[in-house]
Amino acid sequence: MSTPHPAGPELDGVHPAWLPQEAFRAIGSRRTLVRGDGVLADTVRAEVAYACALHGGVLLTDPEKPHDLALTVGGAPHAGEEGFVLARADGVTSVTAGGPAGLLYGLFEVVRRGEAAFGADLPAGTHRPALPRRMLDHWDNVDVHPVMGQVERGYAGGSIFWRDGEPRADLSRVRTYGRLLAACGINAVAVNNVNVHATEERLLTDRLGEVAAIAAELRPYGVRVHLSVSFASPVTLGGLGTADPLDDGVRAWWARTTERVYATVPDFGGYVVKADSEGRPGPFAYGRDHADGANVLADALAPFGGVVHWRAFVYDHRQDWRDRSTDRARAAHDHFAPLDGRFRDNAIVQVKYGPIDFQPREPVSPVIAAVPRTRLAVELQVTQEYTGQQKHVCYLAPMWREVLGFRLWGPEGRSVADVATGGGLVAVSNVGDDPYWTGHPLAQANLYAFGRLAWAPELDPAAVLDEWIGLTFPSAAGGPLRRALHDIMDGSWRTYERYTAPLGVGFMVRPGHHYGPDVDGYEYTPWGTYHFADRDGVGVDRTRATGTGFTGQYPLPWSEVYESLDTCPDELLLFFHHVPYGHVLSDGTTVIQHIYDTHFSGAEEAAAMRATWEKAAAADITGEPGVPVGLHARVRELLDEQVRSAREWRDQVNAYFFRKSGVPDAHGRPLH
Ligand code: GCW
Repeated sequence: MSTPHPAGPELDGVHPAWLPQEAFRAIGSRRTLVRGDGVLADTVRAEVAYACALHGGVLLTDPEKPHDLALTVGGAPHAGEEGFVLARADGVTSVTAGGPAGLLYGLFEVVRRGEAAFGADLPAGTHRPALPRRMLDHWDNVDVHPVMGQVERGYAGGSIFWRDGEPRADLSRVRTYGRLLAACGINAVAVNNVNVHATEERLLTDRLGEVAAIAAELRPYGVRVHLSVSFASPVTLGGLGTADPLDDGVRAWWARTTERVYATVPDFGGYVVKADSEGRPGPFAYGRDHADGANVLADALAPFGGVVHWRAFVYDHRQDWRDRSTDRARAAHDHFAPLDGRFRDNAIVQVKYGPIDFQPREPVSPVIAAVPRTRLAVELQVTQEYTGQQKHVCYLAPMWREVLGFRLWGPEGRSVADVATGGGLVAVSNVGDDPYWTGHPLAQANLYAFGRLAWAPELDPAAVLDEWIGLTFPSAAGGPLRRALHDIMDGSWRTYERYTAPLGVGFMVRPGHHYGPDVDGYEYTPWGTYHFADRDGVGVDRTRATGTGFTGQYPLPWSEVYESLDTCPDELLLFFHHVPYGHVLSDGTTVIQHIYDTHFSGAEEAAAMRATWEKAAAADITGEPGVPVGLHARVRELLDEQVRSAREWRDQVNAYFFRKSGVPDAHGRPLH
């Protein structure tokens, strides 16, 4: 059989990520029956045919023929459109899908399990996604932005959609991308940056064909396309004198424009909007609020079943550092909590997981608990803006797991993941035109894990990593490479946290690009003030008693837990409190000694990661299969940079606090 692959997985010079040919051996070497109609079932047939062409098996359409695997649409309505029942009986493994998308996800579940999917002890069960929309936001520009480059906060090269200001002529890589996304459960992509510049605005109108072309590549893998739009479009594109959301002409413009979008892309997902945020236009200019703004777009989308993702990332980025009453952490709740109940059903308020901005450690945003009558999506950042910029290994799933599992109203209450079932889970993408997709090859694991946690938020991050290792490095099966990757990656987020800003205080990064240490980098800028360190102590007083009152935005028990120094978790101490350097943490260490200790150990752990990677490669020499030479070299080079950068962080943070406090290290290590 020589069926050409629909996604062209052997793209020249592009790493197959978690779908190498070997991942299809278990299916491709068997007899597989596929039953179902439509584009997604066709994709499944093409996938199976391709796997069989590689590994010698057979694709069947006649149920009377003996088979080892049956993939069938229909017969499991309780599984839902995207769900499926996986079972094994009489030597046959079966996927019975609730709808065509379920067939696709069922196929990839079997791929993920490999040989185990054909073992007698395969656990039977119904699989369906916990969250309805599992979405990646690309911050891609069409043009190369003079400051931000082509992909804002992108660390993996240029856009896979556009090049030199034009759509890429060959979009086969987009098809392959859709395939990778389907294989980890992602079903929506917003193609362009939420900071919508002049060229990108036109994707909504005269450049809409480019969006349609991307949608055509992603559709066979069940991924719907969304578009970031500018709130000012009625003025900038429509030539109207206003973008006031309550103006009839503006409403009509959005309705007309949206109708054309659906005429061109019938399964278009909807709009994403960043408004009144960091200089973007929004409803405030017209004396309207964010519900007014979101609803005009929601109304335009409603007849077609589309949604607007309206971001809650609204704060004053022109603060005066002398003004101690303004607290950036409060902003989203101040703006959005009063609007609860005013948003249309198809308006989804999209909230960053923390109250500030994707720091390695933040409390969960109180907005998530504050808008019970609003559909809410939680936004994560897979791109590693503040977590090492894909130069550092930082496996983020353990952080996301904590966020998603956080119980907003105490142990008996609903979790963040429960609340997000209304809207979904969104993450800023970490993908670019780099041969490894994500710059750092190991950063692929973050993309994979995002999809898996959006599908099943209760998954164990180490188990997800294990899946990723098994798929991506088939030669690692149980061997030293698998162990090495766990050693390097399982704890890498906490390692990163140790050598960067301490105890939840955040930032301390170089302004602008946000890479590397700069303790006072933001302290006197208009973007917010983050640590208030002086000779006596450090941290931001966000209590109700003496600070900005931010703790009062949480429901019980958290409003009390965070308010009190006795109960505030250590890892968030400096986010909520300003304390003297001698303040004693729960393990008996003082804050200043904790800063020194964690920075020394964090930098040591980074060095240990590099040594572990070297050893894993040495396995090659002893005859164990390792990793491809190019990949090994890329990771080694980046680990060198991580080790260098971690030392720089250690020395700058330690020297800074030693100079402020005058307190020496209890163990006499050099503080510079
Ligand atoms: O984290 C900040 C980034 C900006 C980004 C903004 C946002 C797209 O530094 O580059 O803008 O968040 O989320 O809108």
